[in-house]
Amino acid sequence: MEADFPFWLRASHLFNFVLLGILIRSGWEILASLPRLWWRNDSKPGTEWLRFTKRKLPTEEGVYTSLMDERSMSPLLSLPGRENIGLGRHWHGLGVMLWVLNGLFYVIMLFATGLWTRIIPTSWDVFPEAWESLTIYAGFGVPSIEHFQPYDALQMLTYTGVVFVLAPLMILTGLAMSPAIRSRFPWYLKIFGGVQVARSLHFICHTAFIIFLIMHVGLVFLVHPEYNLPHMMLGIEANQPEYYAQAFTVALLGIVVVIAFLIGLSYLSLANRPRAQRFLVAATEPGRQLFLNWMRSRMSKQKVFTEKDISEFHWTNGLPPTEDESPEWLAHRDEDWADWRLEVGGELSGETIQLSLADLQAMPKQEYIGIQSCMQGWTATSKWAGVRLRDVLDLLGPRPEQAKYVLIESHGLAQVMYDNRPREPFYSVIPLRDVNEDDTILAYERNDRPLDEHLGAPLRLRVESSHGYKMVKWVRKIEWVTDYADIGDGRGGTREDSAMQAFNGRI
Ligand SMILES: Nc1nc2c(c(=O)[nH]1)N[C@H]1C(S)=C(S)[C@@H](COP(=O)(O)O)O[C@H]1N2
Ligand SMILES: [Mo]
Repeated sequence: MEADFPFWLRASHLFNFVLLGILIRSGWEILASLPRLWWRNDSKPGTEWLRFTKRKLPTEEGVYTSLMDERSMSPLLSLPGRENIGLGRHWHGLGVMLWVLNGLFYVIMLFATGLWTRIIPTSWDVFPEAWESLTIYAGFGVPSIEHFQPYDALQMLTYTGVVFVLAPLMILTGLAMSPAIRSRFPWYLKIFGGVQVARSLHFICHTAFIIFLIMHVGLVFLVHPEYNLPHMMLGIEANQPEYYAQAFTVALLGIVVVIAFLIGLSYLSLANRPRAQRFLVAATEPGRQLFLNWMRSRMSKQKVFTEKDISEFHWTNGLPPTEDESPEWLAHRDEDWADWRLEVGGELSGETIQLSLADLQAMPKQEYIGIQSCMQGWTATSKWAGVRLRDVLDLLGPRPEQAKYVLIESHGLAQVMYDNRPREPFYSVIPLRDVNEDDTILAYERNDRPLDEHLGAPLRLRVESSHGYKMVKWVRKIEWVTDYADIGDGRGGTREDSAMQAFNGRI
């Protein structure tokens, strides 16, 4: 007789358990970086439907940064813990990729082996039968053994719901949070009614997953364990109670080992964060290349978002330069940018040109309503206007052969350095594919007004297909470069250096 719980089923189940652990724990790290949830299309403080922090936020813009709102979680609970949003996101990315692959394998095998008939109900009788089981459990009883073949009606309904409804919902709401995907398919986001709605739904589905996990594991130990456990754990035929002690030990030990492994991942990551970043970015890069890198923003072409969608509130990350940080930026500001110049060029081009704000405003204007998201989780919809980055670079003549990236430097300083050395100027390196997008602009206006100081006046970068950390505010200089290995800590930007984010800002 074919085993009821064949090896592939047990192996993919165990792997799924580990991956769900990675996803939940890294999900908590991500949530802790902005411990608030909204149903709105913006993230206005005070309008959250749920928060995990006692901090009261100022409702005024530009005095508080999202980085200040990040909470530290214990490495026992989150992956990796201690305010490491970048690494948490990478773990989440790796977890997702493996979890989707494992899930596909499971579903394909389910149908290939015919075992799907055990979890997908084929008769309406499943509902009354499930109700009967439910009433028995509600009376703290256990349905008798004949109900389980090997699953009872309630289990069938639950498993079908988790595998074919809850898991896909997790994936669909997760996708809506990627700036590359929503900028390429803006209508997709419209279905949910905004990033924050998708984010809240993602959280609710995660809660359902946790409830399912607890009940599932709990019931395995409570419902006919002497009959089922040997069957499930050891893959031997059902009803061999003499194997019960052995099976019980295997199950309990399995759970303990997985939990220890998950906590171990946190401490391993924290022990050497640059190493963890290198490993995780390398492991996830093929996925990003396959699914995200080819996407180009169509936000300006499709005009899915309109004036009605413009947000009331825009978070700030990074406060304007102070007198100590950039006296020259303050001096220019006080003169209304009259003598301020954008420096364009550098060594590779052989020449450097200086552009005034009026020069930039005289160039073709690119305007669109788009969404800005911080990797921490907040979003805001605004009308942005400025000049295409590629148009400005074209003023230097044809792209030099060795030019592979554009380095963008700021008047402002990084908020933190990862090793607490003195703060250095904020910078970001943009790859050609992002430089060449229609919606990659040096913005000088937002919502038909000159850019606010806290949002990057007089000029800030916007890359619609990326998260906010690529979008340098208070831009001072742009230049072609060949590589970014020698710039900063060599990861391609201030947030890549300080928060261990990926160079690729699309997920
Ligand atoms: N110069 C500078 N640019 C910056 C930052 C910064 O700290 N300094 N923070 C980045 C991050 S992490 C985000 S999310 C966005 C936030 O843009 P906003 O403050 O306009 O909302 O700016 C990006 N550009
Ligand atoms: Mo950010």
